[in-house]
Amino acid sequence: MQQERLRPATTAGRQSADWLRAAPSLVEDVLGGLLASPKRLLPTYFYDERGSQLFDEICELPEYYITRTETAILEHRAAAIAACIGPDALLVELGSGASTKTRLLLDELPDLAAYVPVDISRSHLMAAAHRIADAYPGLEVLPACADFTKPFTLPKSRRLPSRIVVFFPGSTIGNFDPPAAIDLMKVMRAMVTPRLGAQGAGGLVIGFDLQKDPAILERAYDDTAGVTAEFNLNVLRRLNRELGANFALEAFRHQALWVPQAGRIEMRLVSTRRQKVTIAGELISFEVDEPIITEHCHKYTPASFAAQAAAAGWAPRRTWADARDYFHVQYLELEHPKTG
Ligand code: AVJ
Repeated sequence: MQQERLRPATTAGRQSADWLRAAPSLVEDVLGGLLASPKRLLPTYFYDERGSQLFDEICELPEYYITRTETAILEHRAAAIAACIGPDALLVELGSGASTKTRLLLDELPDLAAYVPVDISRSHLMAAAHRIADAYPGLEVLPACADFTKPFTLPKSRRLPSRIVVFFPGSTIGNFDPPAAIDLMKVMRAMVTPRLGAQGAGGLVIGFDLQKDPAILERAYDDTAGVTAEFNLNVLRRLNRELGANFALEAFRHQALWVPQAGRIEMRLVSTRRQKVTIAGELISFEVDEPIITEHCHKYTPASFAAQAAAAGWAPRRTWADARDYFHVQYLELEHPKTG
């Protein structure tokens, strides 16, 4: 029974040794991105097993203030956030990873209908789901292995929830360019919109990182221990393994650049020489110093985030900040709950 409940609800990209058997979207997305100008890869590709581990290490780095700051806010404000979530809710966490921060909320939510962690990395997801189920014996844990940027089915809880609340911490929203972020926030709105009066209108608890001194931002994405560089380069290792590519990892260097006009950090892998790489039978050419953009990490002002949320039909209700005002955790509700 326990095993049954902890089986992931949907299937994400599989691990394959050879590109002929790789998920077609991986081959297509990667080739499409690398044949474009500038070259791009999706940040979702970071999170294979090793990448998910490296990300957990990043969260412990002295320069990476994001996790520590958000965790402190959640520690301090868990009771107030739980009060916004309310009794008997279904809590859906997108990109749950190790589910570490979630515990701070779960401690204050003894009457939750169920907890649905959603993550793209299967073994990471299942290990975390088992740890949560062990630590909270009365809680129904329903892991869903999915790429939350694509449609997936929410698992059904045994108890009918009062409402659905999405938890999206870590400033993961910042990985999405504004139009995609608005689309994702619309998907979240649909997720919590009541259907046929079965439950009340839901909510969203989201964490987002704020604009600050560019030196602080660049250091957070280019640490002295080189963990972020390793995390970035690992995506090439993954393409070598899963798509039979032949990237020479030593011929690319990690770069984190603050782009003020766009309000974001760009993570890049810069080719240190003129070179050609073969991927799935396709030849990709690199000039000296040509970058692959691997990630955009948007940093917001309170006003820029509010505008983005409003464009997706969300209205902010409560905002919690740290003492330095580096990061915000915000609770939002539907602007027009009746029309969704
Ligand atoms: C998981 C998207 C929140 O943008 O800070 C950390 C990912 N990349 N260091 C971020 C990341 C490099 C992280 N998010």
